[in-house]
Amino acid sequence: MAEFDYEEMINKVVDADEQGLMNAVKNALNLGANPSDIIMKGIGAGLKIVGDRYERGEFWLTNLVSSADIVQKALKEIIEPEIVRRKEVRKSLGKIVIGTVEGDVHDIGKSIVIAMLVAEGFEIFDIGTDVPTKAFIDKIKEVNADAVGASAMLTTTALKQKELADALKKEGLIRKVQYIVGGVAASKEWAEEIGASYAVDSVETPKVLKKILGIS
Ligand code: B12
Repeated sequence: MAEFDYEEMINKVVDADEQGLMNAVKNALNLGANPSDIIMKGIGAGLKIVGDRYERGEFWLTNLVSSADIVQKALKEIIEPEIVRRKEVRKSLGKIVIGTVEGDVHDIGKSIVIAMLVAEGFEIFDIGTDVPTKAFIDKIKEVNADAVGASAMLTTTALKQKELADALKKEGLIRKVQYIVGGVAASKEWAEEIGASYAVDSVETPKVLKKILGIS
């Protein structure tokens, strides 16, 4: 199949046109585009433009929030169900608890990472944003998770990623549960310092998780 043209979908995200985005996503699926490309090349690329314009002062907060809202809707209502439908017979690659750390409400990147992990066949337990360290630990124990992912977007909240690393050690979970961090406040160096793995984006995250979980 020829490479799908994502320009229209990108524009719908930038314009925060909800119905337009829903139609563009359905159309792309009907034409054979795969969900992970839709996430990365369509809505991910659109969100990047919105984020950049907001940072340059060309977009208001309302633009940002509206685009994020319609993207979350398209992910939840169309893309994730489609992913689940496609992998009906696939076995789960592992249970992953994922959340944004305490004091931090950014969740757009986390949602995209989750969508990609679902697409790859992981079982996801999304514990939301502003999540205290103890709630991560409780959920890991409750579902007997294979790995935990913590997102942090603020320099201040990255410290909570370290707090979770320390808590995993204290609880004796560190060998049993793999720990991966991400978000703009994290880096490879930071992850090494706190004893976690790191992935820069939603394309790299499933690859890193497969590697650290020993899945070929
Ligand atoms: C959108 C946004 C917001 C939105 C969030 C809406 C939402 N529902 O998420 C709103 C307006 C609420 C917001 C609020 C604030 N924000 Co803000 N925000 C952003 C912005 C513009 C874009 C973030 C984004 O969504 N990017 C798009 C996604 C797709 O990319 P991503 O998040 O990086 O995610 C990718 C990777 O990081 C990775 N990833 C993400 N999570 C995870 C998790 C794991 C486990 C893994 C492996 C990978 C991974 O994969 C993702 C997909 O590829 C950034 C700017 C920037 N450069 O990032 C600032 C930014 C993060 N915000 C910032 C700030 C300062 C704030 C506020 C403090 C502003 C204020 N004064 O009130 C508040 C804090 C609120 C809080 N307590 O959390 C600063 C942080 C600076 C710092 N060093 O601390 C930034 C960097 C802007 C800046 N340059 O100053 N923000």
